[in-house]
Amino acid sequence: MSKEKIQICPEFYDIMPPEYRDLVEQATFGKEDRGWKDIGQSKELIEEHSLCAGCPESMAFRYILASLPNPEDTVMVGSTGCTSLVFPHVAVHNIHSLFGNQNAIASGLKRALSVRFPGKIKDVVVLAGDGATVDIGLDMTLQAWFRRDKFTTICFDNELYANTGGQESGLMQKGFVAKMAPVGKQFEKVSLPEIARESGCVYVVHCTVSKPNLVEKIVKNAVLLAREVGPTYLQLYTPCILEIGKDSMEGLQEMRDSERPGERFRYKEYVTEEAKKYLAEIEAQKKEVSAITA
Ligand SMILES: Cc1ncc(C[n+]2csc(CCOP(=O)(O)OP(=O)(O)O)c2C)c(N)n1
Ligand code: SF4
Ligand SMILES: [Mg+2]
Repeated sequence: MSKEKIQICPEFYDIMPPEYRDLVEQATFGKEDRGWKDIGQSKELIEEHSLCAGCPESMAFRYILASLPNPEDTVMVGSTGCTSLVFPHVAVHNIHSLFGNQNAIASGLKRALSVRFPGKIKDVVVLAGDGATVDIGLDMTLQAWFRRDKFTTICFDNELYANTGGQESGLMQKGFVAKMAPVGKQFEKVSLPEIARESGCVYVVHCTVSKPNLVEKIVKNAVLLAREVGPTYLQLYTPCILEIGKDSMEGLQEMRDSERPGERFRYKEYVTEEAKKYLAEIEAQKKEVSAITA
């Protein structure tokens, strides 16, 4: 079913770049239980990206795309920032919104999809930076949660405005001096996960992207819960290695260091009782299916 939706027009097949043909032919559309382990064997829906080499955002983007439960019926909403450089290469329907407006666009989109395709599952996933989610877009982010709009918001938290050269963001850590914020951050990092919980999100996770299996699990949970239960929020630390002067392996180490107990990106999770119940039901169904097929 899925590959019927994304095809190359036969007349243009010969002139399409080999990478694109490979993407269409090898992508994991429709594959049961797709996940980050498919990366490397089949295209995970990114042809290529134009982020800095080794940027953790690029890894995280791949893990997320590989983990979407229903990529052919998912619409992603992006915002201006480094992530917006990747969206043109992504084989999932996506909308580029004006900086900060992403959650308002996603709210309208979710409603429009339910009217246009009644009874059909259509997932909406917002993916934006911390500047877009917390600073300029905070009103739109919160209002979508207050309305209990059923979609997932993912924030790539690199603790600054990377795409414009390193300005201060509300999620920047206290005392940090960035290239375009020479005075240093004067106050603590804003606690958006707690605000998300208080604002109606049924599932909130705050972590780094150092462990692909964890990213896969939380993305699947967040999308499935947003479908049935309510808004979900993931805040993922994707350090800007250009700003902090590190290479990709050092960037990975930076994530490992900052997720240790007591550090600012230690794993945090908030799940409502209703959401826990739904996740338990999904788990039970999976066990039932594997018992039948074993
Ligand atoms: C309405 C509007 N205001 C400001 C900008 C300039 N601008 C572009 S990207 C950006 C910062 C993005 O920061 P963030 O959301 O944290 O994403 P990152 O680049 O760090 O991944 C800003 C302020 C813009 N493009 N549009
Ligand atoms: S500027 Fe920073 S966040 Fe943006 S692509 Fe480069 S390393 Fe990644
Ligand atoms: Mg940022």
